Amino acid sequence: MRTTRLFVIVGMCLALLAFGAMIKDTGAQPPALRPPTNTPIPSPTASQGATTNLIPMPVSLQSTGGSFTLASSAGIYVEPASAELTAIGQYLADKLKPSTGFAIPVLATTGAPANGNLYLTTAGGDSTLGTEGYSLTITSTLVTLRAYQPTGLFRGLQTIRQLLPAAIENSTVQAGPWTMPAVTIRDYPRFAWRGYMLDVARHFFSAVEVKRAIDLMAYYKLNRFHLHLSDDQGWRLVINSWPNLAIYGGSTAVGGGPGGYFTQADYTDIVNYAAARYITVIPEIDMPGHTNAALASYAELNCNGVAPALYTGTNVGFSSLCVSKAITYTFVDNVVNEIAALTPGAYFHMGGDESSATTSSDYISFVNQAQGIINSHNKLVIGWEDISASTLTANSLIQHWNNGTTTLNGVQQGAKVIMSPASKAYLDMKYSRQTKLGQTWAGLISIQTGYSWDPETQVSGLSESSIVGVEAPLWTETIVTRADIDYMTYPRLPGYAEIGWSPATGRNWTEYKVRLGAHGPRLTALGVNFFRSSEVPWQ
Ligand code: NGO
Repeated sequence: MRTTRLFVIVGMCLALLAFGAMIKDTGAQPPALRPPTNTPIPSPTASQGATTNLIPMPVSLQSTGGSFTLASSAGIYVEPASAELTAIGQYLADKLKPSTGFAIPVLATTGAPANGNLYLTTAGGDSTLGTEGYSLTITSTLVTLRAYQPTGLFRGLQTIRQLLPAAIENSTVQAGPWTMPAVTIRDYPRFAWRGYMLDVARHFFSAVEVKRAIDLMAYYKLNRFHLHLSDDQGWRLVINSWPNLAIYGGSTAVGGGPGGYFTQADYTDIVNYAAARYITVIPEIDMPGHTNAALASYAELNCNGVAPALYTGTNVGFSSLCVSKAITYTFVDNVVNEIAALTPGAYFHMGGDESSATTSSDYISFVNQAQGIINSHNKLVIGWEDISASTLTANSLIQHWNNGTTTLNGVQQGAKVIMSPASKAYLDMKYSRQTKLGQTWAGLISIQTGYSWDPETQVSGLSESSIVGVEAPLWTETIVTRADIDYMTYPRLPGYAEIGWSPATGRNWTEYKVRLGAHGPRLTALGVNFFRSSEVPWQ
């Protein structure tokens, strides 16, 4: 008994120490105000899990006893009643309407509204919660969500959704009652970058499918959506100055299907849809390799002046833009120019991976020039870790996927890192040998494997101060339908969301899998075709 208590006390001290080390500016955005280092951190416990089943687990949560019941008479009161807060309130009202049948109005208020209502406010918001943090106080009479910034309110209302019964996510009217446990929550993310990537190049997915994926990621408080827009098998965005890229280069896919592409209006629609969910779209045009679709569309981009055939296989590393031709840089400039103009986010992802058909000196020369072009269009560069071979420009980010040494080269040049280790975070890896979809080159990634790692300990020598966050990519060589996207993404994505958001201390699979099990009915209600792995005690 005494030994157990000693362990608990030692454990709590370690937790506080680890938490102190954890809080630092992650650098993905202009330095945000960070929470104070003395904020108490709870280790998520099984009893808390039973109370709330939240994913990601909040930084601090106390159950205060009793519950709040959402009635048809409830209103969502926002303060100040700006267009932005009214839109956030309306997002919540729209999410609650189909299953409750309640037409909940969004109303202006000054100060807390009457009992029975929901109150969303930035008035008196605590700046130490940062841009995405929030506090949520639920009593038997009122739900108060307070944040320093509107983004924090948006993140916090996902917590409100998750505290309601799973049936709240149904698209048809359900019985209720719509109760939430009384809690006090104070919450903010560990990392500024919490991403999901969708490869629309190997197989194309429509704007409708993409927006659905974005809305689902919002439920788990993710904030970066990386669109892999071009590859050997397809070019998926109209570039007005080079129209054949989409028309011809987008005309097929892996396996020889019909392909497809986004118009610029589609892309803008996706960007705006993401922005309304406080999610930044990161466009990627992969270069100088992974460019067969572009090379097939324009003969002049090839060193020999001959356009290759379209490619529908799955090999990598065979294509390259012609590094020595001036037209190549006109092409890059035109493409970056058009995409940058449509992209409000600070970053442009230039790929840069697996350029085995480009000599090393050509690769370095190309990446250096491409970075200059991207910077000249007022975008910061992101590249896969491979671009560390070049001279990185200031504030570039590198995306770690396979090689720790290369990644550290980039860090030595001052770059910060997005962690997407293929063996842990690639959503295209099979769960087990029996999984019909997916690949195995980086290993099998069970739900437990996907959850049980920490960004800080993945690459030895890489410290947390160099890490901006985590991103889970879904490459789509074997992914053809919306149901396939769901199956490989869920339920692993909530785990990556928790790695990116929640304190490392106290995170453990045994506790997490119970909370994840409680998300089964939620994902079902949301219409998600998730993998019902036997690793998880599904409810
Ligand atoms: C690699 C490769 C991609 C593949 C993916 C499949 C990177 C960065 N480049 O990851 O082209 O689609 O593996 O797992």
